[in-house]
Amino acid sequence: GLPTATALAAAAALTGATLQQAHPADTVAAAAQAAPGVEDDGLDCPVPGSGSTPSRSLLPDPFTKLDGTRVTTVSDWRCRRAEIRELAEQSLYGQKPTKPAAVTGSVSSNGITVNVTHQGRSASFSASVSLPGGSGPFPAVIVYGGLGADVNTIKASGVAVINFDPYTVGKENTARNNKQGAFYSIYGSSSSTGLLMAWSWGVSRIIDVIEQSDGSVLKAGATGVTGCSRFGKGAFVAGAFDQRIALTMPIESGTAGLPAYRAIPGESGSQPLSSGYSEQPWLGDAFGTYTGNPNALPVDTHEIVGMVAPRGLFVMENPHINWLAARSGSVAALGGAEVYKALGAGSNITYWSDVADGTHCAVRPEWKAPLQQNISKFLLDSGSGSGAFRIASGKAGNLAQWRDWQTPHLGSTTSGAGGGTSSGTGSGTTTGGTM
Ligand code: MCU
Repeated sequence: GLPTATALAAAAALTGATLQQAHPADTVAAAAQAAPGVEDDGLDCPVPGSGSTPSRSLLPDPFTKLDGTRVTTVSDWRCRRAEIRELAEQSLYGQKPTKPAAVTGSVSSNGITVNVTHQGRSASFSASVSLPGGSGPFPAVIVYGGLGADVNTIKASGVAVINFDPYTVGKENTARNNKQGAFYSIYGSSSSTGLLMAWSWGVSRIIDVIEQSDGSVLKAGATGVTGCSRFGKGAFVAGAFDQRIALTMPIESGTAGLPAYRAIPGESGSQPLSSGYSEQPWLGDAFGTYTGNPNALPVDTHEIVGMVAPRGLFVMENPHINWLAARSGSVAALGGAEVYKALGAGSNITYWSDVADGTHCAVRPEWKAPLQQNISKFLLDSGSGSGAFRIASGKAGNLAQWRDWQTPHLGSTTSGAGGGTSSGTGSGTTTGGTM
């Protein structure tokens, strides 16, 4: 489990940090390019059966397709992303079904209801809404479980908060063969899909209802998602698997969240993969065969970061609690930032673990300004934050030690011109400079 409050306070001294500007040349990579406006725009892509991918101790190459050819254009990336989505479902999270046959519901100034019917089964859940001052319609941030998110700053920015209780969609403390909650009422209590993906399905259904509403309260196309700790794991998965989400903000997500599975076993004190698998059925049942052998995974979390690209991603991490695996988190963020760069959107990712207070899921002064910048850029369509990597020293992974692949330049997300290769030496040291 997590350290006591006293231990956290003792660990709170920070030894130093670095600020790396993410791609100043990419500041024009606009929020507008980012959201294709559908839950998954790669559904038409052919995804060959993966068979088994070779075991590798380094991060898999996000830019090599299952057929062995390399991604050279934006449209190649679109279908490579679909492969990654499929592999991630198979090995990490379990399947996310496509939109159910019927989704209905309502949006009011204080709540959202969701009713789902699919193949003779029905389920409902609801979420409360808290509007900011002023007149709508408003963008919204879906906050998982009311833990750790700076809701005052979100609302003061003119953005609504949707309080989502993930346990209504997927309960904890159940056996893997007896999963409960709205998702499992529809897809069966023995579904091999884990809670993180079930929760993300719930978020997608909330977005369906917002899209179907008359638009007088909440704006479609301006939705963010956040949560801390187990709900940070959830927010990360939600953002990766629904391309309608404009801004994804996982906080202190730990094992089964952002941290690279291949890096976790080498990070002292971090939550072991076996614990991340068994503590709750967060991950899909299929992950059980990988807990002792992450090198066999066909994907790693840098590619889940890549699934979010080029949409807004603001990763917040706590370097003071070893259990939270912040160094492995930085490895994933740095690796995934290569996908952002390839798409000309390096300025759309921010990673921030340089914080003073060691308390798990604290609301932190350091994150206030970057939170406001990310909200402005991706939910309010004003402002153009440049992104940043601000990594606590001592918790900085070195990407160069984790990859043997180079990053192609795929052109902007709309032009699709191929060619070129960056130097690809990696980053993540504490020496600063641009990345
Ligand atoms: C970081 O998220 C989890 C962690 O994986 C668990 O081991 C621990 O019990 O709970 C954390 C959490 O969700 O704290 C609120």
